[in-house]
Amino acid sequence: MKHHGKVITIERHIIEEERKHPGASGDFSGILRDLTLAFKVIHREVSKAGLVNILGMAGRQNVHGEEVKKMDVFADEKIYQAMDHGGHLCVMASEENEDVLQIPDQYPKGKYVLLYDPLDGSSNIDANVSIGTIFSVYRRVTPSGHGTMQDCLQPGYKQVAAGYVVYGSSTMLVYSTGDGVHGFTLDPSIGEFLLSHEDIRIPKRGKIYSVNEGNYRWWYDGMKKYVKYLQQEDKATNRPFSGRYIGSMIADLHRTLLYGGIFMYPGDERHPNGKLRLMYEANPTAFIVEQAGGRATNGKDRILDVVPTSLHARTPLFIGSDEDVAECEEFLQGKRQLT
Ligand code: P6P
Repeated sequence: MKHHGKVITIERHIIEEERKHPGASGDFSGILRDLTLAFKVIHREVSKAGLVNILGMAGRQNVHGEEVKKMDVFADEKIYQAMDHGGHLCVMASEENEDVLQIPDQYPKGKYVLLYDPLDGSSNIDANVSIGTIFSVYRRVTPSGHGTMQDCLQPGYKQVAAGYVVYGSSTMLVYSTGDGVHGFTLDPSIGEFLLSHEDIRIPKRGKIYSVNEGNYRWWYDGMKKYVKYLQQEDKATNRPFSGRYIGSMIADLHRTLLYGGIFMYPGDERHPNGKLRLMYEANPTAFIVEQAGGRATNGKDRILDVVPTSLHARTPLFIGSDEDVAECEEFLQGKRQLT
């Protein structure tokens, strides 16, 4: 633990990371700095969501006379407003918007692209369940000016950075620029994200599986067999696994990253491509998990190798500990049978 005992803010961490890459333009530290401002504003709103009707913000108006918006719309606007003027981006895309989001004409266009899911799992807010923001950064592929859909539709292995924020018992930012995965916990009293989990590594094999078993009857055969396999008893392979499903992807993913095991949202007879989105849910989390030594697949291919066809395309997702995901793939591909 090279920083043992020191207080390392995310700004300091980014600067130290940049020093490892001479010639780094500083653009990326600008992007992360602007993003963390949005995350702090979203944290503030999410952490008092339950109080909206108590703190004199009843109905549709808040104390500033602004209309109280749905949290995911609020988060979407705060991220866009934090990112539209810094000059680091040429275009953005969000889960909340059908088409790409242009940078306003009056601001300079940069060399990066930001894709984001502003508040994933927001339907869980009323039950005080953890929710998350997910983001993904690419270099532009068009030469100059406004970025286009072509800049946004790149395969996941082209990501230069990705991360997520989990708004839970504490608010944590987890990100990677391709040099390991690092976690920062927000200290609301000073408004800083402080390094709390340096160089996160996912266990090679876990003992937790995470999937909505309510869909069992529509699962394909290989998926049914894999979950039955996990429920058999065999101490050498940590079986039976425990089942944990929060129903908020970033909460389930974050637990999987720290504890190991596997998170799954499979395709099935009703939805062959599953439910989760490739560009701003699967790709960024696959980038993070691979950087931590794990694995992410759609059942056939590595998630990061999938060539996207549309901004909001869905994909089956099996992600987590390397050995667990590899074993899952064998069942999904019919190469493994139950004994
Ligand atoms: P289901 C939340 O609505 C979400 O998009 C993800 O955060 C979560 O993993 C998934 O859907 C839960 O879906 O079908 O299991 O309720």
